[in-house]
Amino acid sequence: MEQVLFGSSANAGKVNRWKTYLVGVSVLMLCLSGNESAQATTGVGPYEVPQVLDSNGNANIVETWIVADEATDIIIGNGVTANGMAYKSCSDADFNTCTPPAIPGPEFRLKVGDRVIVHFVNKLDPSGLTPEANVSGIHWHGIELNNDSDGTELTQSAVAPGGIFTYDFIVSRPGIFWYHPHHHSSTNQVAKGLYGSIIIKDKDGYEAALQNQGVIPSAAQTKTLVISDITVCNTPGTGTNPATFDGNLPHVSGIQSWEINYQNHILTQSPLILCETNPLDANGNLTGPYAAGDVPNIQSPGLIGPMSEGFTVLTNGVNVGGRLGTPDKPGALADGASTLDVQAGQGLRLQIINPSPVRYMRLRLTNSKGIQTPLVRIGGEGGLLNNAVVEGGKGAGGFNSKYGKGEILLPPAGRADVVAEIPASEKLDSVLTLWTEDFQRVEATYSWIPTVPVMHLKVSGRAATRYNIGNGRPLLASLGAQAMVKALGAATGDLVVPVDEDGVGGAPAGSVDKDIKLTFTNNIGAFQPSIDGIPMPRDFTGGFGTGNPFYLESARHATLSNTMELTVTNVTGAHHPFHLHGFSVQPIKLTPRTGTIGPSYTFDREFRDIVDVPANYTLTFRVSLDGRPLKSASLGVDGGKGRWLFHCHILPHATFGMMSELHVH
Ligand SMILES: [Cu+2]
Repeated sequence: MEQVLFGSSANAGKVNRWKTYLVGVSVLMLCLSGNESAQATTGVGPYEVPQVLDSNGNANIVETWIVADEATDIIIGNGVTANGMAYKSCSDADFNTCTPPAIPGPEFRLKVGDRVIVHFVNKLDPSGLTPEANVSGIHWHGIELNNDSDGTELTQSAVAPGGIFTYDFIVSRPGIFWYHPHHHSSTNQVAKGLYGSIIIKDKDGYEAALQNQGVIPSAAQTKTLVISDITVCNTPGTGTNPATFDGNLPHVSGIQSWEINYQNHILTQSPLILCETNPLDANGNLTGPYAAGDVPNIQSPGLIGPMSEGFTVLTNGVNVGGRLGTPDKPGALADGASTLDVQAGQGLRLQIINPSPVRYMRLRLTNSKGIQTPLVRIGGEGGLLNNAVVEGGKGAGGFNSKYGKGEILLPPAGRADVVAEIPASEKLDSVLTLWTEDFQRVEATYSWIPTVPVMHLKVSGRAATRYNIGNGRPLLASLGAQAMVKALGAATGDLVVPVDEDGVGGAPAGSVDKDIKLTFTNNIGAFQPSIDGIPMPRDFTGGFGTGNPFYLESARHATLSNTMELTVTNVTGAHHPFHLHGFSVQPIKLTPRTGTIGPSYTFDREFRDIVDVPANYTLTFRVSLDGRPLKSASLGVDGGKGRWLFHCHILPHATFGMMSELHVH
């Protein structure tokens, strides 16, 4: 059926027609919610995201109330609903005017220099068996904000259910960012749906100029895609694995083989285990079986525990529906699959975010005959690139990316700004599908996850002008030197010996080793994720989670305003996406770690906050420890000082201990 949905603010005023199968997908962007209890919710549809409600009249300030709540009956596709967690945005302190709670949460659309004021309200369940587990907060992933607003255990006490905390910061870099909880078992809160997108445009008109010149597609041809995953339980006792999973979910072609693969996998975590035989409460302790529709907790408190990808993939909170076959040999679309209308010959820009706790998204676009359309990357975590790039395949020196040329790899928390040319030769009503494939995350093996569709593009006509882009197409480079991504120069400072800042003695612990090691510590026979062999202890009962920071020997200390050159060496047998809070880094190269041989990889100039480090590789990066305003004050640069986490963004790894901090003095 045809439905009319409001476009995003990027094309406000235009009403776009999207084909969708969802009955009753809400055209309601606002709702009245005086009602305090959790409520039935709906997503906006797989190819749209809700937008934040801005209560502030100043064009350079976005102010909103972001409410985290338990959410029941979230429509996730094919008539299946989930009981998870969702954000909504309200434009008043009484929550009279709000967006519907949704997965993903409402999107922030900002420009560089904007001030953001967010009153975060925690309405998660205060009455459960483990109320302390429902503490929360918001980390503004990738934003170079004041330390007070970073939303982690190091900077802020967790917000208890019923509590409120105001974040206040200025955004300084264009790009694609996102927000999510970081306190306590944020693994579970993210797995249940607490995440949302942030799109920041430059303030100099570079992007607009490239759009006007037709170098990149227009705002109307640009879509946010938050691609995540989730597991939803079936009625307990309905049968063995895989029947425990709701069979109505149109999530995969080939769940049966997937289940078998899971059973063979050392980190087996099937729906049966998660929902029935080993159900965990929010503190990681055993609890009773989950009811149909519930989203189970996935984080255990031990040294290591079950850890795997969610069992259905969501595109903006909705499963788009299956397709038979494979990317190279696609078959028929499943009944009711969601398609987005496109024109043959048009350019389509996708701003993609992967908020999954564990899953790597390896994206490949093919047409109904299996012919690949390259995904050309034009930007991502730090705004537009100097030149467009087709990634993947084997690099010049033989470096194996482990994904195909023209594919896009997004580790957990990664983002990419990509453009595809819809081939001009496509016939009317033909359907191209964007798939996510398995990735060899662990050196010895794949993750045993199925290849599933995340977007279906239905050709509904022909574009008046044919769009073209390819590898090396100048982007910012076409606009002159002032527009280009700035190169960070050689280091101007070193790590420093920890100082006794408060003058009371007992200087904090730390290391001056410029090589940060990602390690699996052998701890009581288990491989505990850690930094430099030192796991960051995580207290699931709230001690650390409610703000009682302590220092580790793996902490690094540095001085504001310096450029640093540091390395991260992965001495484990698996990939880990390295994330530094508060400062975007410029990755320089990946080289085989000392004592091993292999090809190297040199990065194009770019700012990132997530860099995937393959097993046995060393990442070299530079970072400029720039000052920025303090919260609630426009003077001074002390907002850059403070304690900033760095960690693996596979969330169970971070929670198990692969996390430490950079303390900027
Ligand atoms: Cu990891």
